[in-house]
Amino acid sequence: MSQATLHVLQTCPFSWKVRGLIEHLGLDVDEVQVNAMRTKKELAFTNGWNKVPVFTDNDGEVVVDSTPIMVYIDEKYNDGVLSDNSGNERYDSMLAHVDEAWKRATIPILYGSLGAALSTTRRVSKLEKFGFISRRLYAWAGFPIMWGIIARKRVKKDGRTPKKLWHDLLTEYTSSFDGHAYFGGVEPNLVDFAAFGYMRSISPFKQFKLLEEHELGMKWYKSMERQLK
Ligand SMILES: N[C@@H](CCC(=O)N[C@@H](CS)C(=O)NCC(=O)O)C(=O)O
Repeated sequence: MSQATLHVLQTCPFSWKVRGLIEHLGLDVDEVQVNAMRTKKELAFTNGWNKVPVFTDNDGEVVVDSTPIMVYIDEKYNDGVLSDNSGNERYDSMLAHVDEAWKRATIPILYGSLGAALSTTRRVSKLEKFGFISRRLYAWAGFPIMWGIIARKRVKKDGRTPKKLWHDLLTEYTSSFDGHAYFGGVEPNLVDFAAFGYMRSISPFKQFKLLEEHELGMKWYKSMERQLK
């Protein structure tokens, strides 16, 4: 038996998904923060995957890709309780939707305007592990790249402001609860933890206040926070 680890980038939304589940289950897992400029080298043990998060369990088994990692952890340490509804149409389609639409919504809210991109990049440069020079390079050169190339294109294509996009996602999500507190019903399930991870990844940044204006979304978010140990 060895110590279980989770390789992460501090601000990576996919890492936040797995982190939340680990906190919920109260598992003893060491987080290893990867240097953002050295992912390939530091994740060489993943045989070419080279992305975070990477989970290594107590037996040394390496699992990659956030949703499969969540399913693996739930099955191995929690009797599969959270993914009990897997195979059911409502569950499968919402999980696929969250992994596609919520994932795509993270870049616009963080980098969708010049001001947002500048403040996000500075914050990322503080939170992530970088070398001395690359931290400064990233803080000043990173934002025009994210803003100019990726985020602006995405915002334009969608046609909604990043705030409206998030509010629409939260309205759609919370409307699917059938009167319960969670998508999973009385208790959250794996879909709730996946969605929560994407939303929580915005929480270190000041744009999170735009999401806080969604009343039902925040009610759900706060209940999810109470699920953490
Ligand atoms: N589908 C993967 C995506 C993981 C991913 O794209 N991670 C990013 C950070 S947020 C990464 O490690 N990028 C480094 C690289 O692509 O070199 C998951 O859900 O885990």
